[in-house]
Amino acid sequence: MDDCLFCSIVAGDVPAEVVHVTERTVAFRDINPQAPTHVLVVPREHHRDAAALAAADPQASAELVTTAAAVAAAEGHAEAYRLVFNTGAGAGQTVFHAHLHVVAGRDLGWPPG
Ligand code: D5M
Repeated sequence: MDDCLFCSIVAGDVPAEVVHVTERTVAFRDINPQAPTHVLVVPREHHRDAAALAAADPQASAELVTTAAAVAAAEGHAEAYRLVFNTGAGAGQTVFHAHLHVVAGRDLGWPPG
């Protein structure tokens, strides 16, 4: 999709620190990390949010989660990590290409802010 930052990262047109790739996903470090490990897992195809992705491509949706688990394990955090889909501007979504935050490496409080 034109004018989508994460589509540009997937295409290699915008640099990012990619840590894991699969057939349907790309995982790269968040530019504004909120924890020692903060990685975004995105589908290669453009969908505006997690719900739209799940409706259109359940396999890709599942692959986001399995990729996230692999990333957490590779970073040494298989026992404790948080996965977040901010969905909608009111919930803090700023990039409207579905992405799963993988956050780990510090104490994670609940409820989230
Ligand atoms: O999360 C969007 C996230 O995207 C936010 O945590 C910053 C991150 N971000 C923004 N630009 C970049 C680039 N260029 N590389 C890596 N990470 C980036 P949201 O849930 O939409 O608020």
